[in-house]
Amino acid sequence: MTTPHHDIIVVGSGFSGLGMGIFLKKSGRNDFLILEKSTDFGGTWLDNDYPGAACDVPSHMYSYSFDQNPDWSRFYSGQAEILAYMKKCASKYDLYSHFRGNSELIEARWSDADKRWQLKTGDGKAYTARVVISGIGGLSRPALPNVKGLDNFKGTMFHSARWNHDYDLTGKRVAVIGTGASAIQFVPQIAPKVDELVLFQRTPPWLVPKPDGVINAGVKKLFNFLPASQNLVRAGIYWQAEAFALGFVHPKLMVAIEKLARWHLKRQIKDPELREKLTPNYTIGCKRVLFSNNYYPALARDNVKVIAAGVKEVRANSVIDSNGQEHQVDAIICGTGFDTKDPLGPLHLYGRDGIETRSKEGGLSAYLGTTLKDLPNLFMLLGPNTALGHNSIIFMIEQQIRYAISCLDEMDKRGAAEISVKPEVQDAYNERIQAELQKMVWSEGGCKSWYIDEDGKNFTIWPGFTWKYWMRMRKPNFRHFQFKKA
Ligand code: N01
Repeated sequence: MTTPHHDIIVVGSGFSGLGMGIFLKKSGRNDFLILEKSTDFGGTWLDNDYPGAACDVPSHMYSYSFDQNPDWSRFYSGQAEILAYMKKCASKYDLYSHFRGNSELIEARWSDADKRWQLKTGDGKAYTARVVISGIGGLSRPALPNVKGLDNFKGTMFHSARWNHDYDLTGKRVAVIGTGASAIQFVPQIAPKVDELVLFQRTPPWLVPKPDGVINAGVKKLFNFLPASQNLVRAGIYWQAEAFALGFVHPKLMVAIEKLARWHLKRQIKDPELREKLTPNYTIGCKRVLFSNNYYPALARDNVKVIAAGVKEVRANSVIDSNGQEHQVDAIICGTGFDTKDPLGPLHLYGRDGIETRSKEGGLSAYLGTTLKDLPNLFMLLGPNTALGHNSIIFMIEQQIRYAISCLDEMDKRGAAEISVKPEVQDAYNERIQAELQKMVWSEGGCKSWYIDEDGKNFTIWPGFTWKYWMRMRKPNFRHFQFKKA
């Protein structure tokens, strides 16, 4: 049997893969397949359906610029509404006919002889493609805490990104591990239900008020009849968020936001002892700044206990905190984030030199977070150094998609079988951004976060303003690439 061949294979169907599919269609390219490990479009918005899951970026900005939704019900939409928006886009652009679910890419190998990629998926299928576009994202593999005895727990345990909806939390004693962006959303939802909630907080987050609210019918009508009005709102949100990035670049400017966060904490937490526990001791912005109006009130409830200590051990029916105190619980919910150490996860990626990318020294780096040396005809959406702490990630994704399309167009124009970034261009680019990042809040702010690796390098975040990324991505500089004919 011959191996199925497609001109382009897109991997993943979250906002990156979905947006890529839309742009491939828009550019008249139809011979492409979207491989997805899950069963539907949605990516992280399909996985993360925990109670209270919502976006902490306003919806008018956290959506495609070319397909805005005038009917968002709230300023910050919930997971179900975002997922429905994504599925609607998939249907509108007829992408389900290109979709292969339950197909996790586990191996991609470049064949220099054939100038094509040879691909294998977890279900034992093989494909070949001229071009591979990865939209696998960095937050798809839940990380359980590395704690002694976790496997011995006899109660119910699950991760926020794999919420067990069959388990009724009513009247239970529940331990929650973690106080990141996910936990601060589900804790207020479950606290009123459970008998007792013990929250294990290793590091308190900085938290500011969430200016959320329902969007009334009149405003929706206006957006429907005058789309320019929604564009105006979007632009306002965008530039306000960009102003926030000033503080990342110049951490001293974070003082004003820190004042707001301290005011929020003081206003919502009256007990000085609890307030003390919840006050961070690092510069705001070093970890993701969180938005919530109901997290602190949930922690002030009588049935909620904040343990300002890590977890030392888990036993059959209890959790021991790092001060040695034992807490009897029926369930453990891990809001412990994602495995970001190895951005490729189970994917074994072999480039032109035949060497597996992950075994190369110095971490995964890319040129403009999108193309990687020795990996011809491969584009990575949300690749290294494209994540954000202050603005909509969909903005970054769109720049990358347009950039990839421009590269594909240029290949067609030149009749090239291969495009790859020049190694010296990628290396010089990375030296520059690593030097910039060293001076910014993620390195200087005195915290530990998933943005920084064990060597103190930040291969996660884009350094600062997204408009600068936008400027760089508008038009690829083709002198930075090698093109080869067949
Ligand atoms: O995960 P996290 P998350 N013992 O890694 C703690 C995106 N997101 O799922 O801070 C005890 O932020 C850990 O403690 P510490 C967003 O990009 C977006 O919440 O390392 N605690 C921390 O408190 C975000 O950044 C939205 O000391 C342990 C928590 O677990 C990313 O997803 C919504 C521990 C993990 O926090 C991840 O967020 C939600 C241990 N052994 C998420 N191990 C939007 O609204 C870990 N922790 C767009």
